[in-house]
Amino acid sequence: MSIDYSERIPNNVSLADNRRLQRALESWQPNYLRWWHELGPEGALAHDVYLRTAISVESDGWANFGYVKMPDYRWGIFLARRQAGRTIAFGDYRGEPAWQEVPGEYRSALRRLIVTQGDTEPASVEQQRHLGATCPSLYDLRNLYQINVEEGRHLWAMVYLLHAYFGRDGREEAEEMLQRHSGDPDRPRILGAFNEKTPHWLAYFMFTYFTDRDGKYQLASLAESGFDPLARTCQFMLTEEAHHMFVGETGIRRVVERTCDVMAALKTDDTERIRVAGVIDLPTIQRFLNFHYSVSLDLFGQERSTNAANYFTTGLKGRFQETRIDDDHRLTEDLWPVYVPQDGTIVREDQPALLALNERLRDAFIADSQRGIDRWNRAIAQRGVDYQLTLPQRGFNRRIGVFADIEVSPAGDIVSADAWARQTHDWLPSDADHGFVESLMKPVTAPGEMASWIGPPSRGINGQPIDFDYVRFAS
Ligand code: BYC
Ligand code: FE
Ligand code: FE
Repeated sequence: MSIDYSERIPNNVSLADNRRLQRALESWQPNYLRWWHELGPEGALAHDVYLRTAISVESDGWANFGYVKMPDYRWGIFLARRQAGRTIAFGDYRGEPAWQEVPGEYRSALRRLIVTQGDTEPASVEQQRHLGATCPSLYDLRNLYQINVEEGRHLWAMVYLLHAYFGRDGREEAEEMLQRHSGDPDRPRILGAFNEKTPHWLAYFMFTYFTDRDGKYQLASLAESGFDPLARTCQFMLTEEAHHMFVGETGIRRVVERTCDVMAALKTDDTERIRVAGVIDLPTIQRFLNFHYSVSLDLFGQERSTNAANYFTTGLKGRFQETRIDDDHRLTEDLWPVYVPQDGTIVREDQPALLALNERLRDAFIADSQRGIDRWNRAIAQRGVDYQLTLPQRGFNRRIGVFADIEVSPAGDIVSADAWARQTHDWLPSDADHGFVESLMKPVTAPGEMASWIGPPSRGINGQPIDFDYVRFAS
């Protein structure tokens, strides 16, 4: 399973044995690189960045660190090791051997899942392309670029599947991955959150905390797929995803710590004084949290979804950690509690578990999201500040599903359109909040120094010191 780096496209799938596929991917490669030059990290083509590159997919040492110019990063195709005798773990085909080829009748559903997954990866790179200009430290800049090259590789992962298993339609879909663009009015990205802006580093940390975490749950569900090449691809992608969420969690924690240190030093919780001191007040952090959490909740789809039921029944997309769940893995008789609006309040009601699979995955995401919030709150309490960050109720600010047409407060009360309009600035970032946060975004590029609004990380990358030269700028 070692990765062949002598090839133009590094891979562990014996690409050289399939000339047609190799040629097709090699002809997509220049289009990808053109896209990276045009819509990848702005002004960063010639920087030397201390990046990790996968050298093997085994758990004991898949990463290799060294300086790389991003356009020279070795994007390639890496699948987790094939498990001999793997069987499908759920749905109608439970117990049958996992598919090594696309089952004909599920071809379009499977292609759609792969395209939706793939589309998010370059979208996030496009969303983050301007952030380098305002990095709070070299350490953060390096992490941004690390995530960007890995999201680029995740696109490669899905494009490989499209080329290898979906013939001409797959090649066309691969082209379109580079033609849709985040926020493009004519050809937007597929899912809502990936057309939002990531205009500054607070939004970026929230995005990597919440939206990359949707990635974790979706990839984990696809890693259960009966279509073995998809499962193996997603298994390896998940190992990279952990770092993205780490950047989000520690990023927000450092922002919160810095704010609380300043509040303690000034002995104040007055927003204006806190802002004048060059840090982000906690209520503003809460509003950004509210926004990124709610748009990320939408990414799980409708509460009741026949798509999700079909994906499960036909063995295409499983549940989070499917094989560890103790039930019949078919769900034909089971129920699952779902939150729905009813007579002016939000109630929990049992629904067929098969139809509620999106909601079930959202439940797991919510519980996981809460764990980081608890850690941020401990950091606040340790500094003697009386404030708690909270996740809004799941109906808040939703555009997909049963809450899409009503307004719900963060506390979970259904409110009128008027009440929503009056209070929306308390609940979601206003233009003024964005303006304030953007006013703090001044680049800090001396090794070891941090911007005014964020604390230092507790350690460097790969055992290096915090003041390591993580990015060397082209002179
Ligand atoms: N925006 O039955 P439903 C990541 C559509 S993130 C717009 O609930 P389903 C990453 C839906 O397409 C992980 N449209 O749908 C993170 C459907 O359309 P049609 C990305 C939406 O299929 C950070 C209709 O509404 N991976 O990797 O059960 C950085 C009915 O809905 C949205 C995946 O998403 C939305 N938010 O659920 C980089 C995995 N939600 O049929 C990367 C693959 C729903 O009416 N995707 N719709 O035309 C899926 O599994 C499913 O497509 C979804 C939607 C869970 C997204
Ligand atoms: Fe990704
Ligand atoms: Fe990610």
